[in-house]
Amino acid sequence: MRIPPEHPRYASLMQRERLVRGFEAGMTVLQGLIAHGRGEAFDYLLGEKTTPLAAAAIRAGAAMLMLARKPVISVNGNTAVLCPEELARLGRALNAPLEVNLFYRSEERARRIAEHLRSAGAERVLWRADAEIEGLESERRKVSSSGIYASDVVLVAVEDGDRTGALKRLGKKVVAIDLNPLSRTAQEADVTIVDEVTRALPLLTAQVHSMQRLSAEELEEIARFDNAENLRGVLEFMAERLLELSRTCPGKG
Ligand code: PTJ
Repeated sequence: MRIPPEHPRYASLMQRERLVRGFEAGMTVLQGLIAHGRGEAFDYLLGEKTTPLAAAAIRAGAAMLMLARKPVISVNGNTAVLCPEELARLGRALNAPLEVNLFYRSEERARRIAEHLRSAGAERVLWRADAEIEGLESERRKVSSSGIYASDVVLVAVEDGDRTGALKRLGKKVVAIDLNPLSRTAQEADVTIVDEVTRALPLLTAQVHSMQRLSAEELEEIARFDNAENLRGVLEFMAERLLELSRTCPGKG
């Protein structure tokens, strides 16, 4: 179906199209479409813009990834089809591999996603699992021994709840991109960027480029981040925005 570019919700409709095409190409799962809908609802509460709180988290997350010895960018069926080029660009900026890690894992899906990322310009893509994360029952436990298994900082985005806790128990740091500030991923990550993934990723890459000349000490200072406080701020932002909207809502009176 052709979406007219002048449609007021063109960008959002195009994202849905990308996910539907990703499903047809065997990369996104149907559950991923449901997950995206939940994200859209939270994005409404944010006003579909990167907030100053998200910008602060992006800066801290970028510094944490730059300080890593072995950073890894985890990719699932949603992020692979929503923003493959941006994932590839961030991988190059950080000199980090992309690793396909799936909740609804099949080898065929993982292989297709890896191919898609490579054709979008990703240089290092890991998708074969030859190791397991302890303390995790889901298929996400299956990882690459040279990627997530050996990593010290992992970027996760648009993801279900139990992996961040398992990665943390192994002593890894987690930077998460998640529109739901109440999700387990958001609550357990070291730095949670409450923003839409296609908006947040280019900003994250830009931050990495802009901080190239900083010393490790300066990056450490920036990476020191109170995630709980930032999440509280996001909830307050959403609540205040809703109150403001309730005062001006045309149906009021
Ligand atoms: O591809 P797979 O097999 O790894 O499966 C991927 C899904 C997304 C199906 C799986 O991880 C899942 O079920 O995730 P959840 O539990 O629905 O959680 C997804 C989280 O991402 C929710 O908190 C959503 O609000 C959030 N989210 C959805 N779309 C976006 C988003 N966050 C940022 N940007 C988005 N576009």
